[in-house]
Amino acid sequence: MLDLNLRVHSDLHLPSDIVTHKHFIDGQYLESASGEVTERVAPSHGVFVSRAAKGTEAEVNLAVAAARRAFDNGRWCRIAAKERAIVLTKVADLIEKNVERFALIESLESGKPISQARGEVGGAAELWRFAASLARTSTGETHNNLGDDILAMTVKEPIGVVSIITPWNFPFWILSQKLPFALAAGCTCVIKPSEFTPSTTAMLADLLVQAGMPKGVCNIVLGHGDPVGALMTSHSDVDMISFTGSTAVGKKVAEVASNTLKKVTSELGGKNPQVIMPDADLDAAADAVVFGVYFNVGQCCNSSSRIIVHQDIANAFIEKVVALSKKVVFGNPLHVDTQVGAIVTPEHQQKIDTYIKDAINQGATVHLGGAGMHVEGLSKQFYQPTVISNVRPDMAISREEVFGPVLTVLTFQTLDEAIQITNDTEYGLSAGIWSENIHNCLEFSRRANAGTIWTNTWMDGFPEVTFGGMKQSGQGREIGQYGFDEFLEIKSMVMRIGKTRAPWVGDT
Ligand code: TXE
Repeated sequence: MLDLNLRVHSDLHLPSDIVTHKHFIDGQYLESASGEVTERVAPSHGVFVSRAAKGTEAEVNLAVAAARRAFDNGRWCRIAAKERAIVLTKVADLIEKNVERFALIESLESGKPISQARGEVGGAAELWRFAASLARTSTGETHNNLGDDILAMTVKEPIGVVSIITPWNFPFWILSQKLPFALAAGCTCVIKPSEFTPSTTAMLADLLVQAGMPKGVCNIVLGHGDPVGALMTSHSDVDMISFTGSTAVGKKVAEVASNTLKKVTSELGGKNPQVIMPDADLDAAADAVVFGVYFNVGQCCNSSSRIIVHQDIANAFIEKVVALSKKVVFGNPLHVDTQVGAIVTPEHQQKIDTYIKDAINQGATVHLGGAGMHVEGLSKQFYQPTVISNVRPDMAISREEVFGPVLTVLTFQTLDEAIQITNDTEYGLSAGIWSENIHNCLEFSRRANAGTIWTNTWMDGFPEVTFGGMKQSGQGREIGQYGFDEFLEIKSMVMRIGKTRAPWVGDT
């Protein structure tokens, strides 16, 4: 379980040096052949914090070739799963020893609060351990009921070389939702983190080496979507793509991958509602709504950016949410008590603001926020907690992924209507209901079109419980047994016993 409240009791300061990273290919650390680099400015402090090699086609080709060799020669997929599990467990232990180092740079590159970054990095170790356990318990099926002279079995095999492409909002956590499961299955990988948040992925290379990962099994290419990500999706030696990011790029990835019929799993956007029934524990619901919308400044695929509140309680509930919103600690990500940090880029900040201004122009009511926020001594990339009502379902702010600290309020009168509004979106990642009536909860859970339904809670997650989206929120699943199974091919073996097969070509 991700501990979102991990705290130590002292504030941190900006490090004096920026960190630098190379690609990690076939066990070697390499600069780009072009010599180019990308530098990252901390969204919160406006200063350079990291410099990473900027990959080109040359590095992608080297990385894919290394992963292909490492897969085809069986140095990882043909060893006992127990051996793979030992390496993955060592990686988990090393992650835990490096939480502070990883969390600081993750906080600086992404803008997220240090306490949250610690929770994500430390919590990721559990994903590695759980994946290790799946490696050892993977089994197939036997068919011993096909007749006396036949025995068949279905075995699972790793799918091959996997391209893993990750976004900036949860860099190490999302990587850990994919990589250990792919490795547990016996796959080899080429990984590309977001150009905005390369550090913790690049720093993982050292931990993999220390844990004894054979060379070529995990390769990390740093750089941009174009060309690195695009080449990782089109390369003929790649067998599968595991992508998390925007729905627009997810569609592109699927389109490009179709040329070579690679398998694609994707975790994309969401427009996730929480439905508040009048009989709900309204204090608990309001707290979950505030957590759901402001966590990671709303830059979260699971952000509960819509609430659908029963008409009779709407005004009182909005008041509760606004009052709680004012208590959430927005500010310097390096302060231990900060709960909400900075917006990832100035362009993204502008995009959030435009959604709100457009909604106001179309008649929406702003109950709180609706503008950038000044944080003493820091950059301008902060946005106020924002609550907006009087929105219509056809407005962009009600339909599109704003990816900011912005809550829109819609109302309903019957459960049927609440379910209709819930499903009136092209997304289907998650949804929630708050009610003390089990019949309402079960009815909603069965009829809401989303990959995860939360009842009287929000964003509770566990390595064991699979995650993924319906409709345009993605394809396939991550974590849990189903997430592991995505990295496996299924092969049927049919065997005749005693050579009893009647000849096809008879004597004439
Ligand atoms: O995502 P992109 P961005 C949503 C959110 C956000 C919007 C844009 O709404 O505002 O997406 O964010 C790589 N082939 N989410 O622009 O571009 C890219 O380098 C292959 C939802 O950052 O999708 C990065 O590593 N790869 C989301 C990754 O794709 C390509 C998380 C994601 O970048 C590529 C983030 C290409 N052609 C944003 N182009 C979630 N589900 O949580 C880019 N990339």
